[in-house]
Amino acid sequence: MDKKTKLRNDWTKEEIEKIFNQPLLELIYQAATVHREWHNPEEVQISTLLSIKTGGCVEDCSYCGQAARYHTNIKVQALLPTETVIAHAQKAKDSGSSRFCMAAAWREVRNNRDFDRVIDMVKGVNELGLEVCCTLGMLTEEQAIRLQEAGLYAYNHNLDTSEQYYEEIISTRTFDNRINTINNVRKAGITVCSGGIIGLGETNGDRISMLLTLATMPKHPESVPINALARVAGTPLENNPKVDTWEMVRMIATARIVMPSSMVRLSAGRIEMSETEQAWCFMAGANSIFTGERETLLVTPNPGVSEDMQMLNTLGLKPMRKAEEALVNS
Ligand code: SAM
Ligand code: DTB
Ligand code: SF4
Repeated sequence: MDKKTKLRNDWTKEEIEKIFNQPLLELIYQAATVHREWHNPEEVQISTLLSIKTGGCVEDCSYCGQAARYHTNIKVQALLPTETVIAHAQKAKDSGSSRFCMAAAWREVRNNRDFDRVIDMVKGVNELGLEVCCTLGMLTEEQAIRLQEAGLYAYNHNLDTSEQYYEEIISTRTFDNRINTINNVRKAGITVCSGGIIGLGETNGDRISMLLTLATMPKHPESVPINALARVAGTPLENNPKVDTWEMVRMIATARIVMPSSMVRLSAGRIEMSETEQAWCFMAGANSIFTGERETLLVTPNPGVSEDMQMLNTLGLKPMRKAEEALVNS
């Protein structure tokens, strides 16, 4: 099949604005068309997320239930034993996941014994034949190379929001720190998973600006997670209004159009959506979800894997085997 859309890294803010601001159904139609040029629309990537170290984080990300400075009800949990993590990964594989993502509530990776243990976890999960992903905070290039050599397939490091709005949300690091880690991941030959959150109080201009940063990277992130804010009691953003699903749809559709080859992940927020609402997100080009038997993302609830498999079945969708096999004719 001839690809009609080309990958572009020279998007302008005006072009993305024009796409984003189209009448919603026109936008969805365009995104669904692009989706079919680049991906098998019947397939959805199933990723399982596991928090391997929970809470007690020194950062001040105002959305996050794991920041030590906010008084949330989250139970702090030290780094899990490697065997426990591998057992979770095996279960994830058995229930249809092709990707396993290990998350730690760290500001950055330190060269210590905990990092050595994460390296062992990466090796073990890789040996199960799963695509291994980690999200551990900031990384140096040397640390990224160690992870790559252990078999890491992807590293998640979200922009979270626009460069302009970033300091309203996080003061303990900068937007440039984020970009620097993403560059280190790229240099090490690991695929990049980077997206953001809506519902932080940002404007549409901030949403467009965040997509512009992602879509003008020299290489688009292979995965782009779009999260709706999960409102955690005790965090500064706990009383933000719930994100309207049509706003998620608009964001997903625009991401799909400007980064056609990427996996667009409908990430946090599904617990508050009906099957019908999620179906619109898939129609708009989302082709990846987090699910699992634990029914949690990191510290907030998420639909369970059997419920999700039923939903996929109803919608005529099926789990994708591996992301790299997903692109049509690439
Ligand atoms: N500590 C590392 C870091 O911040 O990069 C890794 C884990 S952190 C929890 C990963 C990402 O999850 C964040 O960058 C953010 O985009 C997302 N996230 C965290 N809390 C969230 C929330 N309450 N709602 C939506 N997304 C959230
Ligand atoms: C991403 O973009 N979303 C995931 C994953 N990457 C690490 C995290 C969502 C967290 C939702 C709130 C919570 O459970 O802490
Ligand atoms: Fe820490 Fe990551 Fe949460 Fe920020 S998002 S407080 S860095 S765990």
